[in-house]
This record gives sequence, structure tokens and C-alpha cells, in this order.
Amino acid sequence: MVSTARVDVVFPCLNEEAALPGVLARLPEGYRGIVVDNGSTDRSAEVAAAAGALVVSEPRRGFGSAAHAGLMAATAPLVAFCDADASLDPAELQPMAELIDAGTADLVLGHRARAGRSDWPLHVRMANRYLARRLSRITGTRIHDLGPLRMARTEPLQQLGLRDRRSGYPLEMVLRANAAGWRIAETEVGYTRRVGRSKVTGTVRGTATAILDMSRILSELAR
Ligand SMILES: Nc1nc2c(ncn2[C@@H]2O[C@H](COP(=O)(O)OP(=O)(O)OP(=O)(O)O)[C@@H](O)[C@H]2O)c(=O)[nH]1
Ligand SMILES: [Mg+2]
Repeated sequence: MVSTARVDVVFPCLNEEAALPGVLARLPEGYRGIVVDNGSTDRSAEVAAAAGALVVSEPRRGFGSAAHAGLMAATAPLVAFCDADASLDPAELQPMAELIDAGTADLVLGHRARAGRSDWPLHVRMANRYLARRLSRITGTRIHDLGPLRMARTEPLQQLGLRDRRSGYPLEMVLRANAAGWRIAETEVGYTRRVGRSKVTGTVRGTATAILDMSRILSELAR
């Protein structure tokens, strides 16, 4: 069936069966969920399909691998990215779409301004603040947060040439968008403790991978 959605929302997903129903239920009217299942061993794919999402299966592991498969599957004029762990509210994508529709921004990032301190580990907050400062200097735009909730026009993003397939994907997106002259903006969003088990920054291995990936992208793309 041809989708008539105005916004396709990509959810990279690794074992999120507990969080998915609540997350997908929060999608605004006219938004379609694209859940990219990255080899989940739980019922994520079935749960996502039952909740009305398009399920894309991506066997190559990695956050960027899943995010990119979702981007390439998107057909709506706008595409957004959201974690599937119920830490973010897809209803907060609406103001982002308004900024793009109004022609004031090409890439909108969700700044997690309303976040409980205990919901966001200190090491993550510190690493994030460092990255945001560097990005602000590079882009000339005040960036507070390299958050996972974000939106852009689909076709230009598909043509941006994103290559990272692991944790560097969100950072590469901002740097390449900036290099292409895109206007970057932020909206304020909430952030709460995830549902289900942590995969990335809540684990030592995930954090180490994220730091490695981000450092590589910075040395390649940031002058
Ligand atoms: N497809 C895919 N998705 C992943 C992978 N790792 C994490 N994810 C998904 O990406 C999103 C972000 O991962 P999280 O585990 O929430 O990472 P985080 O937000 O840094 O840390 P926590 O919320 O503490 O776990 C979630 O929707 C995960 O299911 C992966 O290797 N492949
Ligand atoms: Mg999370």
C-alpha cells in the first residue's frame, strides 16, 4: 500500500518489544512509524507491525546501519528519527515539522531540555555537552544537545552521503548537513528513563563504541 504520511519516523530497534506499543501510539496524525529491526531476539517486529508501523529488517548490526535503512525506506516528504525505547515523545516532532515547513530550518534537532537528572547518566551528559560545544563552534549555531530526536526533508537527507553505520551516524548527519549549507535549528523536548534494557550509553561497551565512532567522525569531518 502506498503511504500518504507527511512524516516518516524511523525507529532503530534492538529488542524494544516492551517500549514499542506506547511509543508508536504517540505518533501524531499523518506520521508513519518505520521500525528497523536489527536482529531483535524478542517480539519487536511483530509488536511493531501490530501497532501499524512499517517494519524494515536490517541484518547488518549497528545503530547507523538501522537508522540508514529506515531513511532509505522513507517515502514521506519529511523524515524523523526517534529512539524506540520510550525515552522520547514522538508527539514532540510536530514543532520540528513546523520549522521545516515554514522554511526556517533544514535540520531540526531535539534539545533534551526537560530531562530528569537521574534519567540521564552523568558521563553521557558530559560527553554530550562537549560535543554540543564543538558543534556550536563548527556550525556557528548554538547547539545544546546531539539528541536522537531529529527531522529533515527526506530526499536531501537521502542524498547527503551518510557513511557511518554505527554510533557516529547522528554526529555525521549534523556535520555533513552543515557542510552542505543546511540551516540547523533546535526545539526543546523532554527525556525520561528508557523502558527495557540499555544498549548504548547505558552500558560500558556501548559508551566506548560511541566515543570511538564520534572521535573518528570528528577527525574526518570537523576542521
Ligand atoms: N538497530 C539497532 N538499534 C539499536 C542498536 N543499538 C541500539 N539501538 C536502538 O537505538 C535506540 C537507542 O539505543 P539506546 O539503547 O536507547 O541507547 P541510549 O539512549 O544511548 O542509552 P539508554 O537509553 O541508556 O539505553 C533504541 O531504539 C535501541 O533499540 C543497534 O545496534 N541496532
Ligand atoms: Mg535510550
